[in-house]
Amino acid sequence: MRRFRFLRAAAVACATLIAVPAVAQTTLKMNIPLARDSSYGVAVDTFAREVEARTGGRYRIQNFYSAALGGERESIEALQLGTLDLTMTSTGPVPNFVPEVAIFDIPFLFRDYAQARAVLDGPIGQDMLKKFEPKGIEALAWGENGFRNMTNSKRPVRTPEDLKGLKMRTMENPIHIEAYRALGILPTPMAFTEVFTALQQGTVDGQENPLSVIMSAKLYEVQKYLTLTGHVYSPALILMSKAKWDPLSAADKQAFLAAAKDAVKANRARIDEDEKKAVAELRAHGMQVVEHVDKAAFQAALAPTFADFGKKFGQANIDRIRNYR
Ligand code: EAX
Repeated sequence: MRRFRFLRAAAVACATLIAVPAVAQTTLKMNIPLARDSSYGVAVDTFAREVEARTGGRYRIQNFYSAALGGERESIEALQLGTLDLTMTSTGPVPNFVPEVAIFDIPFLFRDYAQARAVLDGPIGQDMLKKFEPKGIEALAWGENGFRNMTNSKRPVRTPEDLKGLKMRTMENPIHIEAYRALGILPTPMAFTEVFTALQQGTVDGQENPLSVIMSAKLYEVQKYLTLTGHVYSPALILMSKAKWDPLSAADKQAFLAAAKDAVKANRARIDEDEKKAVAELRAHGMQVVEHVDKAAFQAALAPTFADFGKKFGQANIDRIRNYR
């Protein structure tokens, strides 16, 4: 009798193995510059979960955090080479690949988060995503880095005057560098991967980033003063190598786009959450925060660059974004 039970169990086990077709799974690598506990980390974890669910397990995203596979510029280059499959990045280094995107990096272009999100999710932003295709990159969605604020280790910054002479790390972004020079800052462009050490060693006095990044990168450990300048909105992007995008079926392309949309929802929700609590938390970590800033004074100091940006991008294009409702 026991022999019969064993043979029956073995027969059921074999039948099960044969009955369930093995699902061929493709693993895609995705790299981000920020820690897992960040607005990009929640985005790519959501993306990974949604891609696997929406493709029935045929695609799996393997996430790498804290620039484990390189910084933002290297990641974008790797997408073009096909050595990396996906990344989430700020627009920092993007103008080196798609120059037209730099219009979004103009200081004081967007009024608030709602307007920035509406522009990027609307026709202006969606048309811009198409400009990545000739560069070997499929831009799946606009994400968000946030409004950038200035920090430094030397002195409180209340007016543009206070910025003069400060050596500030900037992103490798030509629009930011031109604008910060006009404020009297000595700009030192470098990848985000080098920022913490440069601040710790005093190679630079300060930097500028959204509150969410200042928190997730623990920059309060190496910066004393924070000023809520909100001087520029920093978009982010979910990008995919076209070498991996093009072969996808139409249904899988829709699945990846839907997963990117869900990822951006999580990304923006985390930024909204961080914006509410970061000032109190950064003060608790010992930062001195200048909350109320005369933004008009900073905009006045930037006036010469606005004229130049108007020539660069077309004033009508800038006004279309600025006045978007
Ligand atoms: O994308 O380089 C930067 O300051 C960016 O804000 C950061 O890498 C997040």
